[in-house]
Amino acid sequence: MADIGAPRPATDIGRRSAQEEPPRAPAGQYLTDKFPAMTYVAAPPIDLAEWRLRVSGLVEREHAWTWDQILALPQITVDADFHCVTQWSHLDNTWEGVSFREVIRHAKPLAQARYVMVHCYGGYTANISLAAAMEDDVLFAHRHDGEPIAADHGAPLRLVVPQRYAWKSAKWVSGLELMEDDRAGFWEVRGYHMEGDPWKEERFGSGPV
Ligand SMILES: Nc1nc2c(c(=O)[nH]1)N[C@H]1C(S)=C(S)[C@@H](COP(=O)(O)O)O[C@H]1N2
Ligand SMILES: [Mo]
Repeated sequence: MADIGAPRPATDIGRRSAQEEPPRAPAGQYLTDKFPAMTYVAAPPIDLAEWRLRVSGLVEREHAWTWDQILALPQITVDADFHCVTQWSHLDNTWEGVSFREVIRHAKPLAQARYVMVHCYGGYTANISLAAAMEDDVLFAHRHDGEPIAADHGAPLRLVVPQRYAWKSAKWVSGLELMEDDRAGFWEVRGYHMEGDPWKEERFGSGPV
């Protein structure tokens, strides 16, 4: 279990100052070539035959995708940076998988659906506005930098939301719940920001939700 809350010494993650680089990373971030696994709530072992991605809540068609169905959807590649709220940024990741839009398109969200709760195997959750989730670069990824995603990075499938702090990039994703009103996920309950835009340094929320 990674200690996510504690400040990490520079030597721990091999970071260098973001100021030496063009401003690729948001304010308050350091660059690292390492890709630490940051897990507070891990998944139990997942059997691909039993695995499902359930889309539920405010949709016309609830559906539980099987692994084969996910692989049969159009696949996209996204090059994106990854910004953890504990201040490390890992640039130039190549993710492959299915766009969030593609999955949601089949479910047909109802007009009043404005937020998504992302559910994970193991019980982790993260909330995201539907508008943010529908951006071009948001995907369910099963490959990273040309390799299958490693177990500790969220295999078989993780969400990747490049324009949000990485706690919203839920690993071992199991479901999407479309909601009318925003609700706090695992870290949002514990004080992290409901939106979490790194370019606005939305690290912490305004108080208990
Ligand atoms: N299911 C689950 N997803 C999760 C987490 C977690 O503990 N459980 N940690 C989050 C946090 S805080 C970060 S920074 C990223 C880290 O992704 P990585 O382990 O691939 O670097 O995953 C996010 N997704
Ligand atoms: Mo994180």
